[in-house]
Amino acid sequence: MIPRPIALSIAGSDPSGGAGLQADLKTFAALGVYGLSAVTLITAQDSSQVYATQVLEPALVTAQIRAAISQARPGGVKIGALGDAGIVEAVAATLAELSLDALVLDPVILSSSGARLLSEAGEAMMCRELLPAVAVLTPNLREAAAISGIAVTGEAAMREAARIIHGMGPRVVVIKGGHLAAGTPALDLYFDGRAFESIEAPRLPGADPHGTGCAFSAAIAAWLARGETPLSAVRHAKRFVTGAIAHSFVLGHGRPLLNHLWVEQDDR
Ligand code: PXL
Repeated sequence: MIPRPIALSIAGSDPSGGAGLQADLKTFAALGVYGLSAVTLITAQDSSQVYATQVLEPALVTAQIRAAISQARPGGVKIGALGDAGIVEAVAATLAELSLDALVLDPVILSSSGARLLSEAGEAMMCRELLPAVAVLTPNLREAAAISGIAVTGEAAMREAARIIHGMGPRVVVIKGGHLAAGTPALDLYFDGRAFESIEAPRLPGADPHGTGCAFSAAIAAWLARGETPLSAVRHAKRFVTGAIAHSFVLGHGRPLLNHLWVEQDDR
């Protein structure tokens, strides 16, 4: 018997553990989900700055995905930073060939400190090859603008961008409004092609930890693996990230880090 749900993260490595694959695995574990993983690229970074990045060979990413799922199939897959067009193409082809679904794509383009984690050719490849297979896509405002081709600065534009992006294939689009004007609540907009849902949380003062997007998409994949519907998974994930921000802490120096382990007893 397999004792717990299983999720897979396909993402970049962040040695400081605030974002990327390491944050995804902590999120899975905190939510009682066994984590499989495949590395796409390696960063050298701390919570303030990216010092270096190196993408892996697409064939090595494919081999990791095959190996990861050779023993058990995940009920949720989180996809994060993909580096370049070759990796996007390899990941899309491998996921299709293995018929993996419940794909949650965080369409990471830049790291929080501004380093490029997906090339321009990779962006185009992601829109063409990966978006049509995605169950839940979680762009921030800047990524929503890059994907939709319109400026996304307020709630009305978030709705319009969600419609455009939904037309590109993903079954659900969640635009993260965390970077909307200060003083407004942290509003995420959920769109499944029929109805919009506003998912609100209070904006927490001061804290701006890095890796919130990674934790959010990983938590959605974890809750999908636990059998929740997409809307319920997104609501649970929002609560998880809000708590992780509320419990964030500074590790020596730099920006605050999320506390992935704060989880309430019932969610473990
Ligand atoms: O949060 C986006 C992100 C994704 N993946 C890696 C990152 C970051 C942000 O810093 O480092 C590896």
